[in-house]
Amino acid sequence: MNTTVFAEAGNLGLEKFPRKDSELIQYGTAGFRAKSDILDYVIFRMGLLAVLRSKAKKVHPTEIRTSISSSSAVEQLNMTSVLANYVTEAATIGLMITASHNPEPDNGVKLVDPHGEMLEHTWESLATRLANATDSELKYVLADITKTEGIDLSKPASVFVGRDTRASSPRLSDAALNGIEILKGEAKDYGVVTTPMLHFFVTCQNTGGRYGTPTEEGYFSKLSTTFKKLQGEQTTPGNYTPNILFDGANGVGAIKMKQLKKCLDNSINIEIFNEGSGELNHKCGADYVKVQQCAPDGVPLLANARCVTVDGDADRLLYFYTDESNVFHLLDGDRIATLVAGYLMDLVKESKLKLNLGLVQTAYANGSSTDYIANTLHIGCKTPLYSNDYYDSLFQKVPVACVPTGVKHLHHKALEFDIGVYFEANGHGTVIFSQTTSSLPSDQRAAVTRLADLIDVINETVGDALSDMLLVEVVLRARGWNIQDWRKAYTDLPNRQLKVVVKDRRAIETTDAERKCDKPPGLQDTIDSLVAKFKNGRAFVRPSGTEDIVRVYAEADTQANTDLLAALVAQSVHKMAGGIGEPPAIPQ
Ligand code: NG1
Ligand code: ZN
Repeated sequence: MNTTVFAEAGNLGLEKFPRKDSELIQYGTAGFRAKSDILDYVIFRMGLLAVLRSKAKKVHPTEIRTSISSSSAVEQLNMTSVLANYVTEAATIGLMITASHNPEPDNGVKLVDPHGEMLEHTWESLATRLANATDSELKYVLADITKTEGIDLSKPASVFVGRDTRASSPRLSDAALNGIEILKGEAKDYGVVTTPMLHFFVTCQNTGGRYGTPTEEGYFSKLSTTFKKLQGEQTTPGNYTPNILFDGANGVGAIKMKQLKKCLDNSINIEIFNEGSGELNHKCGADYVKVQQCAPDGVPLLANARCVTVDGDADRLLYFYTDESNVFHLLDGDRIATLVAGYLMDLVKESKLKLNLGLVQTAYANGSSTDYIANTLHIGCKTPLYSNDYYDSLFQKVPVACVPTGVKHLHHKALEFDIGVYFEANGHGTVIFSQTTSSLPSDQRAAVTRLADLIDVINETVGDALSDMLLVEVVLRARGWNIQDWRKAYTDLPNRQLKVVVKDRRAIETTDAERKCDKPPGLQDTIDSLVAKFKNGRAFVRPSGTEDIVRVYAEADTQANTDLLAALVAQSVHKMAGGIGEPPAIPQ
């Protein structure tokens, strides 16, 4: 193996991107995240790793998307010849510079695997190892990864790079490009894009254009063309009005929504606020709205107006409104999931196709949404009058699974269904369709044209705020609902999220999809005894994968009780898991 390039990479690292921090840094829920001024060496090294990952992964037609459906617009292409051109090439990898919902001074990096999914688990450990090597070890770690992963260095490598609007992002993106170039990888710099756009570009590239065209224009045109078609088909909008107030979180979501808006013509009226003149994610954006449970600054409070908010890299989407009494109402990821699943279920029923549909949530899903899925979402109806084996077989509950936090877990689980709907309560999610669904024979496909068209409005690669918004709008219009109609489906249990700062968040270890903690000893028993004192009580704790904190979540019958339960649990965490500073206050 000719490892001269690794020595060159080591020298460049030492000279331009020396390791500043001796603290261990870990590839977490969504890659590396930290204060931006310490990240240059980490991101330079991720540029190096992306090249190795690209060389390690080959794209082969048999491997092509078992979970990504082809765009009907490009389906007519002669796939054999399209695919033949890149069969032997290395796969394109994505590298995104963003810290999503974190404050502006933070930044981060995550890698996107060939099918647009998150980086494979075993490579997360390699990423952590590479990031934590000393400057002089760097070349040896690169050589070792190459050897153990059986990478052929003579193969080409291709990396797509994108970044969010943070002030530090151009500098960090440059560090990544330096890493890619020193290992002779071919970099394509997309500049400022949303995270889901980069996932989309990677998937388009690795499917030889089958999923769409890997350009901004290709992305906007795929989403907008089908959206306009779907909305044009609905002649009776009922209570639905095509007007939206959009909170862009002062980030890339606002910039890209402006571009999308142009392509949507007059199919929907979108007024954009927090379009970039203020501070990113500060008192605005999806994380602020979800955690604080209030409207963002900068969006006018018009009674019952349908408002949406996205996060700093536009992969999360929430709806909200304030009513005529100025009361704030949030429609979160659970609502989006149940709305979309309910509609898809109806389309499946109408089409009479045997497709199984399932929902995937995390422990953060509101208890009411889980009850709603269990009790209301089902195919067929069950009445005692017709209860026999035949009628029971027509009745199918929609299965709902609970997995650990982080979309990679949700996405993975959703692959088990023909139609997998997955959303985190914070608004990050999408719908994925199996090969069975996306390659329906044309006669059946005609029976489910609408289902087939819906597939094209969805970015299946990852949660995408812009595409999810179009999907929700299609469903609301088809139902003839305004935002109050949508909220009537069920009533959320009051809930509260708190953060506790501890010496080392690894002191907390969880099990059962993060709903129980088995470390430190005794904490779960304490939580159980607190929860037992509250009607409809539920609480859990887990270490964050994106911030240096422990998260506490609680639900109960009233907001006051929920806030009390959350505070009591937070106090226990502080006491039993090495809390730093003042213990959390108990609300009076
Ligand atoms: P952590 O910090 O691990 O809780 C947060 C979100 C995740 C996910 C990631 C990535 C919550 C409670 N957690 O992870 O759902 O979206 O950020 O952005 O919202
Ligand atoms: Zn995000």
